[in-house]
Amino acid sequence: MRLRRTIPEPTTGGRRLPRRALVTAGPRSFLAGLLAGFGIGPGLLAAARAAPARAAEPLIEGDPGPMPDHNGLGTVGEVDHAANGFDPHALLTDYDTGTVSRLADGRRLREFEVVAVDREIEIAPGVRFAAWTYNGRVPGPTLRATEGDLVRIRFTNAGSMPHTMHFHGIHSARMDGIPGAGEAFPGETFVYEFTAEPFGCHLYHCHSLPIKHHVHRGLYGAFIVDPDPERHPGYRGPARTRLLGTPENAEWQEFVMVMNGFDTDFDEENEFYAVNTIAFAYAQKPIRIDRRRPVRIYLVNTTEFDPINSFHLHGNFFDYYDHGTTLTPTLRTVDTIMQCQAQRGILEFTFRDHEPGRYMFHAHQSEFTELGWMGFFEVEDGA
Ligand SMILES: [Cu+2]
Repeated sequence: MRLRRTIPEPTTGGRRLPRRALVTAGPRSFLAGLLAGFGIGPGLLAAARAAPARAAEPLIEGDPGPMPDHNGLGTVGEVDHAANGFDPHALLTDYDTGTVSRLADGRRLREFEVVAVDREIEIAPGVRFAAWTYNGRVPGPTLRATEGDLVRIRFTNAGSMPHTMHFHGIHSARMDGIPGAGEAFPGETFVYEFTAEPFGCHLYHCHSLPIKHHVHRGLYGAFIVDPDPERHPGYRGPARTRLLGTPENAEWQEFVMVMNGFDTDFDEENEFYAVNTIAFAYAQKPIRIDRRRPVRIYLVNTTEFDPINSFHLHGNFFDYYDHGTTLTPTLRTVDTIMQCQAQRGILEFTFRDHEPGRYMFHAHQSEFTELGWMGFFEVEDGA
């Protein structure tokens, strides 16, 4: 854990100053991060800091006024989602459920195709990042299966470095997706096969060396295993609400949020933070919520270089299922949870008794918030 992060101090030449000191300086800090992201040196940074100072805008609950524009937190301009090939709003609900067939013994086989490709993406307006991706997107596809399925993933490495898919789940050592067991060199294909268990909210990521570089480049994604209600007598009701395709599940507004960070100048410190890659995407365009229906978030922390990340919901509380591997909450009535790297869980809440409005959510590390990890739910009376 590196507590003292330093950047060149523009006004005094040699003196160095913790990056956090800049963050506490207020809205200018985001600009500093943005400039660092461009690889812009101390001169321009000094120019930016010499610009007329503005008092920091406090974060006022229920007052999103200044947030999405350049007067406060946020980004100026828009990311070209079409050029990226993925839209952060689509990523929230985009599940890859594979190709389903039946094995001779009646068991369900679920087959996926994943290709690793190098791809430059835009993570904030004008900020480009040389990503390594699964299927051209960051995070990679949300793979969703049902407990007990035989899962087969045909992984082809079309990138420039060796890569793997290491799944968090139960599987044999041969299928672990580490160097020596399921690593695919450029041009190679490896087929991972295992039973989808335990049910829960999981993830996969590259485990080639050095791991931190392969992860922070963008090689990670959510892996959701829905519970099979028949295996959970006494909890069939809750299990069915999680099982994609049931009417009970359709009642829920489900979103996948992968918390990530981007080290745009490759100094092993993140310049940008987000859920689903694009800084402030859900602040610029809030996530619409029908207040009559419950909300479920599959939250995964894949942030590299920082030991923990967190999720805080404004004006409301939620139940939490650590790793998603239980059908009763592991935490009840909380408004903040933290996750170490690779930790994940399911949040459930409702705005049924709330008045409509914009409800903020963000990392409760203020630094992460100011560098992109903040958004809003637009709670509405139903569409
Ligand atoms: Cu890799």
